[in-house]
Amino acid sequence: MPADLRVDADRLLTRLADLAVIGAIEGTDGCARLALTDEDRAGRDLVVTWMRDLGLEITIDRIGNVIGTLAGATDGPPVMCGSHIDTVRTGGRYDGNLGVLAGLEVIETLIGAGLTPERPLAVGFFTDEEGARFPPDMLGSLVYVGGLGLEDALEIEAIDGPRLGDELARIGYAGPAPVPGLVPHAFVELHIEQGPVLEAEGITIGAVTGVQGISWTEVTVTGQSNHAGTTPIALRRDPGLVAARCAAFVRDLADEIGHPQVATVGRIEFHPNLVNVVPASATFTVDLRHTDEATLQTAEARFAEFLTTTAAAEGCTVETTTLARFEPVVFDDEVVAMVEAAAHDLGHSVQRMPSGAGHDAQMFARICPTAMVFTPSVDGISHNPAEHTAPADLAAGADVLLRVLLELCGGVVESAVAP
Ligand code: HGY
Ligand code: MN
Ligand code: MN
Repeated sequence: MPADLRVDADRLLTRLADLAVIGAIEGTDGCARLALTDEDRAGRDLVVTWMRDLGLEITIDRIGNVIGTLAGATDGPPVMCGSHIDTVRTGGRYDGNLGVLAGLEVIETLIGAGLTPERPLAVGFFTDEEGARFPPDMLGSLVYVGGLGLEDALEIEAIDGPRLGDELARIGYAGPAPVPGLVPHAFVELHIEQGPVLEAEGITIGAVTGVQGISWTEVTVTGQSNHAGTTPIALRRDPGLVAARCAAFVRDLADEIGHPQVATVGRIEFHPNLVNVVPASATFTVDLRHTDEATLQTAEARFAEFLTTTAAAEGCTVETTTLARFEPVVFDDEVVAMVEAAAHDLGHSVQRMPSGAGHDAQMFARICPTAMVFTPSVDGISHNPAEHTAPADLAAGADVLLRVLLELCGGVVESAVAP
């Protein structure tokens, strides 16, 4: 590979900006494209157009994953990169989008340089990575690797009601390609760190060693709706109180266990949710994460015990549903070392680190050698429209991705047909 080959950073930034227009959150740099909404469809259509303009072979599978492949000098399983283009409701423009558009940029850089990778090179975006509308997260890549059956996935209901299979058909992305999908030669995902570590350490590139365990639970506490003015405290069966105590408990639990334990009550809904009614029910979610599986299980058990005791003391009943449960994942050490070496060769500072967030790469790690490349997040902010990564860091991440992908491809040859 020509040692001076670099991505076109301006073209990458322009594509990130163009994609961020879709679902743009007014007055911010962020965007909202919840999975399988009209905004998600529009984002998909734009990226598919870019793939088609590059002459890639495009496959859309039964769960809506989209993969564009540049033919290699040889056949066989492709080296794959990619991420997601769905966002949370308060999304930034880089979460997921960077990994997809940097993969597209790497391919366009090769084509422009008249180079063909030895192995085919693919870039994909995977359905519903966020899991915010349809749990679990990383849903599309989980189905791709055979971790969740297609029919089970299609039956999942959105938090706003619709069935996943119906929404997928409605936006026109219920594709023909079978799942589980073909096993890539290797998988590499470029992603913003979404945390404070790289910025705090003054490091440009993260060589990601793995992903921490994730536990998502939806809890519905049922009590008795009653009049807020006439019902004495001693006669209440208030699920709102139980939910509030649980939210405080999981934070205290994380403090007690210590870093890197995290706990979040991100969604909470009362019914009937009115100022003068003691709620009939409270539904909330608990997101627990830790790099160590045994510690995560301890945290889950401690919360379950607190929930049971607290609900009983308030005369309420409880139903829980597991929305997502993934054990910690360790990436392929050889590919992680390639990320480190590529960063060094390019003159960028680099350090190994685990990922606090879930990613599609953690699913591909089940079927092929996989690793990730991180770039710093300004102030460690993400899942927030203020999410930002400096252009120079975006370019550095994309150049590291370029080098690692070409090494995994077994190098490049002069293209038969000039660009
Ligand atoms: O939840 C996560 O960690 C990811 O953003 N889906
Ligand atoms: Mn992401
Ligand atoms: Mn995210």
